[in-house]
Amino acid sequence: MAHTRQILLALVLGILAGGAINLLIPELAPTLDRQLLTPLGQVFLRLLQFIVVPMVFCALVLSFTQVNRDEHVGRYAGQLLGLYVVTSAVALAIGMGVAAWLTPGSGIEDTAPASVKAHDPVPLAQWLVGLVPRNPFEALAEANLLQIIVAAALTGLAARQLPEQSRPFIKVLESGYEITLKILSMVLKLAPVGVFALIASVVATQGLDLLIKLGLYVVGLLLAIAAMALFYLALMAVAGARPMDYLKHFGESLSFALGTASSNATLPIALENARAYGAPHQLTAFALPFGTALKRDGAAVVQGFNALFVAQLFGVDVTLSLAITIFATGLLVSFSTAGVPGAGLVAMSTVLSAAGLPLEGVAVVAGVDRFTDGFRTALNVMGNTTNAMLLSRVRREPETQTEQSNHG
Ligand code: DAS
Repeated sequence: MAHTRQILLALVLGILAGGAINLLIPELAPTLDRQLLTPLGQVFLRLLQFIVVPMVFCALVLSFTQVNRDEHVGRYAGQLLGLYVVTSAVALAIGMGVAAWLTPGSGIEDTAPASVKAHDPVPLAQWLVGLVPRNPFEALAEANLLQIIVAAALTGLAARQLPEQSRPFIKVLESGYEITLKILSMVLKLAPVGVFALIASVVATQGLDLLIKLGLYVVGLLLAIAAMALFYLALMAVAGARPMDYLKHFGESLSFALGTASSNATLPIALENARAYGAPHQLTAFALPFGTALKRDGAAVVQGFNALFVAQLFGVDVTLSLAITIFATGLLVSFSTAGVPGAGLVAMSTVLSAAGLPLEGVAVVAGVDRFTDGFRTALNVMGNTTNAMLLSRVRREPETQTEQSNHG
C-alpha cells in the first residue's frame, strides 16, 4: 500500500513538473526530456522488463509441475477465455455506448496531419502457428508471453514425469523465482523516480493544451474506463469478494500500470500482489501471464470509443452493420494488443481500416494517447487480475489462510 501512495504522488508531481517545464521553459523541454527524463524512465521500464521473462517462466514451469491433474491447466485456459470474451464484450459495449452518448467527435475541426498506415490484422491460422516457439530461447529472448506459456507448459509437464533424483531442476526454478522476487523488491524502490520521469516526459514535451482541446474525448474515454472498472468491482462483490480488499492489494499494480502504460512491465507486481492477496499460486502463476498476453479491457474500451469518435469526427453515419464491424474487430484486436506503451494506438488503425473509417483518426488522438494509455493499461491489469480472482472463487480453489481471513 505504501508503494501505491508513493507511485500516485510521483504521478501527480510528474504532471506538475512536466506542466511547469512546458509552460515556463518550453525551449528547454526537448533537451531536458532527451538528456534526463526519457533515459530515467526507460531505465526503470527496462529493469521491470528484465524481471518479467525469468519470473514468468519459473512461475509457470513450477505451476505446471505442481498442477495435480494435467487437465487442470486446460480447464483454467478454457474457463479464463470464456470469462475474457464476455467481459471484453461488456468493455467494448461500454466504450461504444459512452461515445454514442457523449458524441465527442462532433464539433472538432479536422486537425489530422498526414495519413496513417493501416496495420493488417494477423490471420488466425498464422497467429496460432506463432504460439509455438521454434526453440525455448526464441520465446524468452523475444519476451513473447504466449510462446513462453507454451514453452513452460511443455517443460513443466515433462518435468513432472522426471524421477525423484531429477528434482534439483525444480529447486533451481524455485530459487530462480525467489531471486526475481528479490530483484523486484529492489526495483520497486526506484518506482517513484521512474514513474515521475515517465509522466513528466510526456507532459513536458506534449503539454496539456491538446488535452484541453480534446477535453470531451479524454473525459468520455476516462468515463468509459471508470464505468468498466466499477463493473469489475460490482462483479467481485457479487462473487463474494470484498472490492476494497481487492483495491488494497492490487492498488500497487494498478498505479504501476497507470504510470508505466505497460501491462507486461506490471506483471511481476501483479504476481506479487496476488501472492499477498492469498490467491492460489498454482492458478495465478498461469492465469496472470495468460491474461497479460490476452486480456485487454482497456484496449477493448478504447477501440470501441475511438472508432465512433472518428466516425463522428468525419461525419460518417454509424449504421448497424458498421457498429457490428467495429464491435467484432475491436473484440479481436483487444486480444492481440501488445502489453507495451502505445500498442492500443497501433491497433486502432486495424479497427478503422476494417470498418472503412478514415485512418487519419489515429493521428487526431495520437497526441493524448500516452495520457489515456496509462488509464487503459490500468484497466487491462484490473481485468486480468479480477478475472483470475473470480476464477479462483468460482472454482473454490484452496484459498490460503491469508485469503480466507481477508476476503471472507
Ligand atoms: N499500453 C498497453 C498495455 O500495456 C495498452 C494499450 O496500449 O491499449 O496494455
